Amino acid sequence: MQSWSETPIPTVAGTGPPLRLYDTSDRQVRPVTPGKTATMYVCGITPYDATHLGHAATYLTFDLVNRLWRDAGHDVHYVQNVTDVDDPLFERAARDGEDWMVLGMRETALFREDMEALRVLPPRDYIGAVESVNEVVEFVEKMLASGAAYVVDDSQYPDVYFRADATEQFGYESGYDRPTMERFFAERGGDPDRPGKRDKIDAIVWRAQRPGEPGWPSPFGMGRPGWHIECAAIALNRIGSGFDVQGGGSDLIFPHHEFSAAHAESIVPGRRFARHYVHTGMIGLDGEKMSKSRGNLVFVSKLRAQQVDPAAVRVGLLAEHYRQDRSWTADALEQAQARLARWRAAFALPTGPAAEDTVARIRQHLADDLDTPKAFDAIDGWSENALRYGGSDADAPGLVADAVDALVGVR
Ligand code: 5CA
Ligand code: ZN
Repeated sequence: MQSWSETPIPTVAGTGPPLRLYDTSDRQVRPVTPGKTATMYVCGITPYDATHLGHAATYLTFDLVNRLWRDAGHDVHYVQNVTDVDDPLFERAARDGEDWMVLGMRETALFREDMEALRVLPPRDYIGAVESVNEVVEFVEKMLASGAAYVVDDSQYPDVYFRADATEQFGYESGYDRPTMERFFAERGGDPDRPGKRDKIDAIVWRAQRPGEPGWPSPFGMGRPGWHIECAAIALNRIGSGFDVQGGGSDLIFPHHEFSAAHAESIVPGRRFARHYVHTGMIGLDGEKMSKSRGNLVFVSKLRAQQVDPAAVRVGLLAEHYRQDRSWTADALEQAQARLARWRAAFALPTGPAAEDTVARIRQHLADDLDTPKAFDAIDGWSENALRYGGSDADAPGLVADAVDALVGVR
């Protein structure tokens, strides 16, 4: 699939400390240690509706990782998927009397526009599920051959399931106990009661075609990929096993990332799928979880249509720490707008107080598990000083502006 356009990134003199991130599986903040090319996979949208602020917050968070790596001189091989075949697409398309593919293409196009407006750096590989069906078929063949997957003995719909016990280490990514796994499996798209499964939490990897659903040919019959295997195949085939960061919202910790890891580790044993599993907190609206069922979604495209500056959306969403579940409020937007206006006023001054220390602090706080609240305080501090007391350094406003542009994505 076509990705979106790259925004230019200024180079900023000096370097910061190496990036440290919280890893869900190890339950601690530890250094990320990429090679020359840093590798990241972030779970993309299911394009049946427009991008809301929860999605945006997640992509903005991983954009910071991308920017910090680039600042440290790494090439970044960033991969993202689009779940462009899934039940929600069929349901929405049927409701609105349109083709599910047309719906998916339109919402994906809108997503690209939103990402560009928010100045999110594009993935190098932006891959749809439809595009990767052959990759999934190959994986399922391997899993069936090794015994990691089995066909449910059902003459009508021979779906293929992955055994949760196919890898010894299953469960390490989430660290959840069995009751928690069962609860999330049922709540987040699983089918615990499907007759013929060996274990309630075994995950589907190939769904046999039902009437009215799309299907692709495979050695195990017409059908379509399961969800977790889509991400396992797309990531493994592009950045390989043991890549640096697997990202997504905390709603993906289980079953999605657990099973993506287990699928991949059944294909390439002996190595962790990702070296870091990084999860963002959930964004809510006025204290309630933002979700389709509650009907309380705030769309990026709606805000753009209301002439809200996307940079203020970025500042507002990153004002609190990324791992925190947090709320979007009218107040949060107003504060972000005021903050951004102060920053910009200070960046536009002809001179200001020396800025090297401020730039070092921005880098240091961001490298510490993306501590945006502290990094933003440092920017506030320099801006207040510059606006109130001035300064004689003619390079300083440009230096802070470039650092904020390169590292935070705002100008
Ligand atoms: N297509 C799958 C991933 S393979 C999917 O979860 N799509 S999604 O459209 O539902 O979500 C896209 C991304 O936004 C995922 O990383 C998800 O974890 C994240 N996300 C969804 N809702 C929120 C929210 N309220 N706050 C923060 N992140 C969210
Ligand atoms: Zn995914």
